[in-house]
Amino acid sequence: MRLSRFFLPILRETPKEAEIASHRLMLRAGMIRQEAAGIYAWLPLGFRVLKKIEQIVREEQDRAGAVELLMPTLQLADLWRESGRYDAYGPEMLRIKDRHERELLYGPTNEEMITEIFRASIRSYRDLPKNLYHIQWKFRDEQRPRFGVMRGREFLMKDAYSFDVDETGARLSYNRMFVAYLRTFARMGLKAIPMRAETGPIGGDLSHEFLILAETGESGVFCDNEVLDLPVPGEDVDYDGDLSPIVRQWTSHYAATQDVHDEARFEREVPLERRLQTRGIEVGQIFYFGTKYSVPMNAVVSGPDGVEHTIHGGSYGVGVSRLVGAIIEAFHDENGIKWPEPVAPFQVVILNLKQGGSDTDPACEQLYAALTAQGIDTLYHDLDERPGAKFAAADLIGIPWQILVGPRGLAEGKIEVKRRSDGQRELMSPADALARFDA
Ligand code: 5CA
Repeated sequence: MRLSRFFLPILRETPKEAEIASHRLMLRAGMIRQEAAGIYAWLPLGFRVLKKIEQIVREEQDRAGAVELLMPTLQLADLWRESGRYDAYGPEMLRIKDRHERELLYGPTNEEMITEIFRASIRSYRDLPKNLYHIQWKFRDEQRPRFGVMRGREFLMKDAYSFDVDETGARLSYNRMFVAYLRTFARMGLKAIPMRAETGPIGGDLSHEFLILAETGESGVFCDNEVLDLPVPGEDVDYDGDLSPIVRQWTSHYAATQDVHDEARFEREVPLERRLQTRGIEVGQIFYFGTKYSVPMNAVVSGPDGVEHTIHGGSYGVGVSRLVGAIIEAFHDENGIKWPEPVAPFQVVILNLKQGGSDTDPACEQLYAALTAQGIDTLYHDLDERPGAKFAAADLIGIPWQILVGPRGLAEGKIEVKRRSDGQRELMSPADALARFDA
């Protein structure tokens, strides 16, 4: 992509309304634009990152055996009356009427709708287990939308819903999502720690929140710092096998948010030097809620015994749009963002340090064409700007690799490759640079 064709409205001034680094950087780097409180337009740079994150989430859901579909954002109020949540949900729910005075709502979550879809066609235990998910915009009329996309009103969530014939099966489904979440966040470069959690308006008796540690997080967390070094299951993890040893290993260390924290237990179980008290950002939450929705909504299957069984359910959320902010909180410095490669909007940015130069222009064009042909997502900064401005922009938008092409280096057949994560620079020939990025 040539920057001259792209749309990257970088802000020179730091926006005053932004309280935390990720929000400031997303606005400055031209990733998002606020359209109303807690409602954002995703500009091209931000949209690329959102799609990368979404794709990692999708791949790990698929690997764990979940099946993707897409439900609408608008739902009928009557559906929520069936479960009893229409009145219980309160002012966070955005309620809408259509031209026929039919009551609708903008979905804050989809337990009711997926249960309705399930019961319309699944009749037998032989069709179970099933886990269905979608990646769709949600609306929650948060009292205090803040921190940009971290606590928005409209936000993108991956939500999966499992259906099993009994509690034993449902716990296996829960474990599959638990392991999928460990892998999902690790692939984004994050250390997300599962912590026992309250179930809130989703309900149920078993729940874990996945949090990444960050001073700017909204939740206070208490944990055994050994949990930070636990191994994440590899790609070859057997989702049909017994996952309980993995879940047990991750849940046997103390890790709790302030809502459920037990100080006496913390002191009893964790030696002083391993006690970590900090803050965290919740990037996902999983719930086992048993028959909370299937009883009122009559979701049943016939069992092997020929009798009807009320299905046992769980739901599993990932804050896809929140992750964009959370990743920036984990990876930035005073100059800007430092994207981990798997979620970066581009892999490489070429900085032409003398736009219009008879040597730099062809060298950049060749590099750009060759990298693109190699399948590397490359941004070519081809605007007529001073080198200093190009350096600052490249550091701000945080692309993992910068290729600096200037007349002095070229005279010696060299370009400079800079790694954004640690600032390390290396002089090399264009051919060596191309070999380095050969996928
Ligand atoms: N139905 C369940 C699981 S599918 C559910 O809604 N869970 S949730 O309420 O915990 O939300 C799932 C994830 O969405 C959260 O872990 C969080 O990462 C993200 N999330 C929740 N509210 C917001 C919000 N206002 N802005 C951005 N992300 C949010």
